[in-house]
Amino acid sequence: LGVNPQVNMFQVSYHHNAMAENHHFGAAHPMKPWRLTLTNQLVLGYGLHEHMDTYSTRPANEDELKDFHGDDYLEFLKRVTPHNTQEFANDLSKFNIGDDCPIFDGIWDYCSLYAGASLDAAKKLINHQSDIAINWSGGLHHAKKSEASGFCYINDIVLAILQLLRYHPRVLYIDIDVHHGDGVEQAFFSTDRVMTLSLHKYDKDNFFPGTGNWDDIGGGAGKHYALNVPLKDGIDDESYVRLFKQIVEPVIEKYCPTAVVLQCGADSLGSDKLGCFNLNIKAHGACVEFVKKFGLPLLVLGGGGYTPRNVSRLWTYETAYTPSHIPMANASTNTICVGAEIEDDLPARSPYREYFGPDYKLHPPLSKEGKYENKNSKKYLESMKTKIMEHLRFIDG
Ligand code: ZLM
Ligand code: CA
Ligand code: ZN
Repeated sequence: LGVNPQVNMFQVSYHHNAMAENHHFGAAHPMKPWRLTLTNQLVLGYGLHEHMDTYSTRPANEDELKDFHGDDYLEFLKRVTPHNTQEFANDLSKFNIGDDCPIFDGIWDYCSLYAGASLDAAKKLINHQSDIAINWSGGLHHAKKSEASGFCYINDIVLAILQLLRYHPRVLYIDIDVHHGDGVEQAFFSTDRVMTLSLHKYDKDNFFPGTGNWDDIGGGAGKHYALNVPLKDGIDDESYVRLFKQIVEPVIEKYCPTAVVLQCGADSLGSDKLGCFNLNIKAHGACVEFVKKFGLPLLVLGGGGYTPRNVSRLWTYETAYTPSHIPMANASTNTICVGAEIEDDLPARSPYREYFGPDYKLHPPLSKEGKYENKNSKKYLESMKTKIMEHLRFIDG
């Protein structure tokens, strides 16, 4: 049904819970959890669930969240509601509650559900029950130990990496959300057991969170183990994918991670409501595919993405693409594995088909001409690549 028959070299697990999607940040808030409903409908519509193990996830419990987060912050999140917010007046500014991170109904359930899904996914990788584990509701990279930030309350990524570190000596974190993955970087800033790499729009005073310049490289034992690629508006498919490959390949070869966590924020697509890049779905997917081909245990997470129809197109495409490909080493012996090419025509029967008009395609052109002119010169991108290579010289794998 829209999927070419192929040999699945990878065991893929898909971690999902419809309850997480039914929460609302409030009128006009850009973060819309129902983009996950849209994604899941497309995934089912293409029949992709038949190609992976799908798990209904459980909420994380408080003890699991305490692995990273402060007790008082968790207590606050558990107890606060839109109705009793006044009683917590002192806590609101302390925990950075406000327009970006409002208190909404069911906030605790929402947080524990997306965190539980990332923890389940990490555990499937640890147990070798899965080679690639997907949680599109996770990837909330800004949350701090005792502070909400940038639409993120609980840092499911940090929690999942902490699980992986129980069995894996080195974890590589890659973040292709248009925003800097500051919360994950900060959590592992001074360790060499996690290397963090974020590509993002950087403009200190005018783009959130304002961190992640090229000279932000980690500290102490973690010096050179935080990598940042600051980019300007309008980067296009070709330059992004080229730069991504030029950086990720030597990073993996040098660092030799034993597991990889990939944050796939969809706000790096062209036409995103908050983003300012010019990527099409295939280019974003090419980055995911490139990482997958190294054949390392891979945790695939969501993140930002503020134009729901394109978020769901992207993550469906990346779900389809993940089960299908083979490690590079096996490529020559498995030439029949050309990948799960799902049709450009969206599934005919879907309760949400109306969102995808007038084209009803998986790959509409997203790089709206002229909206964001590409401000990244070849020379600038080359210089960023060179800076990364300079840090890699300090890494002994
Ligand atoms: N104001 N409403 C990315 C997180 C980006 C900080 C400027 C809040 C918004 C934005 C919220 C309805 C990820 C900032 C923004 C207005 C201070 C950001 C509520 C519109 C609205 O209409 C809005 C009342 C809201 C928030 C726009 N906030 C756009 N950009 C960033 C946070 C998260 O994608 O990386 C991962 C999930 N915040 O720029 C302000 C400085 C708060
Ligand atoms: Ca990023
Ligand atoms: Zn983002």
